[in-house]
Amino acid sequence: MEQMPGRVLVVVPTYNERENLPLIAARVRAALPEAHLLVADDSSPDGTGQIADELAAADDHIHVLHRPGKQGLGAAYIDAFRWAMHEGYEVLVEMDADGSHQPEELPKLLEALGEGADLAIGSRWVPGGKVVNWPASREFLSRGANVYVRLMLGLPVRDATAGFRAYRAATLEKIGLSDVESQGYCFQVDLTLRTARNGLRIAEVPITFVERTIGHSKMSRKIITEALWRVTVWGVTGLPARLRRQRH
Ligand SMILES: Nc1nc2c(ncn2[C@@H]2O[C@H](COP(=O)(O)OP(=O)(O)OP(=O)(O)O)[C@@H](O)[C@H]2O)c(=O)[nH]1
Ligand SMILES: [Mg+2]
Repeated sequence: MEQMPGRVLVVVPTYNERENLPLIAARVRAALPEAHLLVADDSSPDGTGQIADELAAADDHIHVLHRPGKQGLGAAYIDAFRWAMHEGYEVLVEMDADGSHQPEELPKLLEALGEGADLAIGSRWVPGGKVVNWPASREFLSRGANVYVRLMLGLPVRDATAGFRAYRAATLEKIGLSDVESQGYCFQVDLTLRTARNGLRIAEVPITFVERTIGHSKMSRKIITEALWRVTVWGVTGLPARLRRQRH
């Protein structure tokens, strides 16, 4: 790796991931032995929180944030980011617990920060990026959503909904988190948009995304509808400013 970009915290939000969590935690610890791991659990009924506590008790690089109930991915990340910035971490990584994101690809994301990016996105839809075991309908949804995001928001990013990414803490401080309300995929688009609008540098790193084999997806119609609705509102309200910029 070129330059280790500071103290790294990998944040893994969990909701009913009892079987996945020990596997993913071990892989993160092996891939980045110096980095710390924070599990942000929303009081999972299946006992994921207790498993996280056991992992933390056995390893001083593992921490747990217990949240009172299922409040969505965005809220869990914001809470975790606040904790991380208070603790002085300099790089914050977002990663799912379900095995879709490969911890072995974490060094690539950090390298992109070392090379000057303010946000590094692990991208399925740049050359070299791949998706394993997805039905055509899921690929269509993700590709379609990203085309819509690019058209509506003019973002120079192929995979704005990606949930495997690394931020400099300075990026999150600059873009501000206090008024972020979005959840799910929309949370990822929201933070990408804020990063781009602040003139910060975004790098996309090709990754291989693997469909989960254990546990259940929390994706819902509500999450998709929220993303569609908010992206449309942001696009329409931001459109006049974008057109003005293009004319000059
Ligand atoms: N803390 C917390 N974690 C959540 C919540 N919803 C989902 N997660 C976690 O966020 C990660 C991604 O959720 P998934 O259910 O895999 O959803 P997804 O990856 O968007 O959708 P799939 O592609 O179908 O897997 C997993 O680690 C989940 O356990 C939530 O409300 N709170
Ligand atoms: Mg998933």
